[in-house]
Amino acid sequence: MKRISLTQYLVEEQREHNTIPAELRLLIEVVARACKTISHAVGKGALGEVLGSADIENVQGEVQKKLDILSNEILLEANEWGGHLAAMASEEMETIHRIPHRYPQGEYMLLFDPLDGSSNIDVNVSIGTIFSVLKAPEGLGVPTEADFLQPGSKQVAAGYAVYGPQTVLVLTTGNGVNCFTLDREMGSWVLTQRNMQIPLETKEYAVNASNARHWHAPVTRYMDELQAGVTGPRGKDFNMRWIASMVADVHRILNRGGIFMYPADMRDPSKPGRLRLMYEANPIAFIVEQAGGAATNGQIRIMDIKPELLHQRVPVFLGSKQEVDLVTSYHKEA
Ligand code: AFP
Repeated sequence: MKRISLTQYLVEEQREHNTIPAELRLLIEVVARACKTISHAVGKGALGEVLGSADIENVQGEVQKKLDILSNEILLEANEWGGHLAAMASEEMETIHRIPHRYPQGEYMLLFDPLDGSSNIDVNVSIGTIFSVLKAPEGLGVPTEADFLQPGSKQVAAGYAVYGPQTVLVLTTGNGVNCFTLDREMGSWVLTQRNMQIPLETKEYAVNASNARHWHAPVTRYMDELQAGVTGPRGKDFNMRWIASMVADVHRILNRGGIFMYPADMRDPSKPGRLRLMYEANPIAFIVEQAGGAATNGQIRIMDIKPELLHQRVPVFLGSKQEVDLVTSYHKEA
């Protein structure tokens, strides 16, 4: 099999489709290199003294793990000096990170969830990194939080890495979705899946069912129908999978279909859902749509939401189009 590296893929993509200018290519390669470093740290586990809590709370009020902090630092340090970025924002940092004056400022802005699935770190279950790339506004001086508040439809690239039995990097620049596998011996990313497509139909769903008693009526209606199985209105049995790392659940859905849901519920109206729009929902929605799936907040496309806050949360329904359309229609009817 002829091996195509990430670099070769990016260069050829630029040549053929003109979608990846040199600065964006550098940005993607630097992020991919940082993911390699994070993968290495994850792989060391207890031997690298990276497991356990750091006993510090992040801006979301969640206790940070050592690996959350380390992954955040790896991504910041890797991306500061290349001249391709104007600023960065991370789920783990209260406000944006400007590029230090000693480095040139570039035309892109990078957002990331450095370590998705933190509760799985210490138990050796797949975790990941999610990233999203936006263009800085024209004539940008000193970047502010407001410059980041662009809808997901403005993303020029998005991707995620999964640190699992294999380390993979899934990437879109708006021309389909491709998957690269890390060759650990060679230290290189190799193209292993071209043009990933989410099957239209599915028999699998992913949701944290322990929240069922708090769900709103449209979600309960949809879930009751799925769980009624072959004798219910859907006429088929569905299976459930929940990894509690969005990247790992999404990676399964990209490969064999399914729907992933993290709905808002009736508990705390100030927290509409658990997932963050800018670091999780937008980049994953971009990838899912590019793979032929759909992603909504129950009402509208995730990527059409106009962000109001950097750390804003949103309800999320994404994956196989038929299922996402159905649960979205239940919300609209209600
Ligand atoms: P972190 O961003 O804190 O790592 O949380 C992961 C996550 O946002 C997402 O990856 C999972 O799908 C979800 O949380 C798991 O949440 P539960 O605790 O409800 O299983």
